[in-house]
Amino acid sequence: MGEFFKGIGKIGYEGRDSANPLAFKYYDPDEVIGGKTMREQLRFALSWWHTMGGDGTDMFGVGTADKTWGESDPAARAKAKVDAAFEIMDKLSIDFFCFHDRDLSPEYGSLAETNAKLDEITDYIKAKQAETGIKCLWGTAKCFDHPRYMHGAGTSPSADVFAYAAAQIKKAIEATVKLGGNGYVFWGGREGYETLLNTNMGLELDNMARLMRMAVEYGRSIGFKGDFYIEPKPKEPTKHQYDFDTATVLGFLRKYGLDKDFRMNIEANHATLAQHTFQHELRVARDNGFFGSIDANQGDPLLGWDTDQFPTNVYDAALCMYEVLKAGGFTNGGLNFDSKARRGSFTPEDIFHSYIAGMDTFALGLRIAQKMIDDGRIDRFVADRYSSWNTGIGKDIIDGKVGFAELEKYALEKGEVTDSLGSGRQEMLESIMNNIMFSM
Ligand code: XUL
Ligand code: CO
Repeated sequence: MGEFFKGIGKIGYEGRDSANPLAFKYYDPDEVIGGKTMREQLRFALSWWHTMGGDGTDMFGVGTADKTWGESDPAARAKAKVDAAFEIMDKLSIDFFCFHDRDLSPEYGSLAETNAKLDEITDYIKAKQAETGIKCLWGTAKCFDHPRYMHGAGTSPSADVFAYAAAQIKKAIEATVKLGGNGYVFWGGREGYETLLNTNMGLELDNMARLMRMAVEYGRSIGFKGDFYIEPKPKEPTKHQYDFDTATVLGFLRKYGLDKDFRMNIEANHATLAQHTFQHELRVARDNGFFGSIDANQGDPLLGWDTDQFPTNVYDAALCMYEVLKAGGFTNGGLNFDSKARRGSFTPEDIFHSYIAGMDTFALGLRIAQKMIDDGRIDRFVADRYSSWNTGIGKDIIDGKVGFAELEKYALEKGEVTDSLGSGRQEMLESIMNNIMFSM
């Protein structure tokens, strides 16, 4: 096995004054922030699809990056991909990876052959994991690219397609368990619709829940103790994806009794496609006890599709890490870079620049988020803003001691509300945020 990235050594932490583009300026893996090392807080993961397979192909042109890893035979290429992925993770101090079944090993003639070839690759990965200590964050099944999934997988009108998807997901859960993954993701690739004129929405949603329940039952039966995740996305590839956003998914999970086994995998660019901030999606998950894992990337505000760019927006990363810290940090989850270098950034070295940019952005985000908490001005302002709920009539409402009759009497006696309104102080808080960010 040769070296794929000759001339690129282990990426070290050189601090913010370094001008070396192949060094971390803010990610110091073993530095302790908020009681844990940065690598424990951030739990970075490489995404096998974009990094090892994505060659820049888009709707208007063929690939620009060579992701053949020097092999034309599919089985040899799958193995070379493993070697290259472990080299990248080692050089960048990335401790985890995420995969779709077909990123690891493609489809062959039959499902049986495809499964056997996948076993060979997972054997190979398992051996590399034992050598390096690199772990699997989560696995998933690619139930959206093959033509059989043109109308969806769990939500296909064809029961045969549902059965095929179930077989594929069964195998992907087995692969995840084999590689020690503590997460299994459902991203509803084509689980949605183009027009209600041809769609039985009620049956499709019932079936999607049936598929997930079977996955939970099977996963638990083979010893999977981790979290199942749903990754919300409002549109693309279908016009309307069923897992629109976190609030929609919560309603679905609770309706079908899946809420004990599932958490959320929030993706930044999916949040913005749903017209939410990244922080909003994380807050909804956290407040409901469904915070799980994160796909870290960013969209372009001028483009309406999922550009999956490596994240460089420090403001968003800081507010994200603030939610993560407030949720108590990651348990089974982590920060997976579901991100790809731009089509014009096609050289092997660009893989390193992209990850360094993304990892440093989240390292800065973590540092700022911890500072926001230590500084306390923002948290104190919010606590104070709601202080009318700690005593008097507010506490009586929360304690269930009063109803409409008592509140009417209270309002009549009190008259117009003047003393407890208070300014929202948005501009002052935004200014505090800038002060915290730029005094690093
Ligand atoms: C697609 C997307 C997927 C999931 C895994 O928008 O985010 O790559 O993360 O299936
Ligand atoms: Co994703």
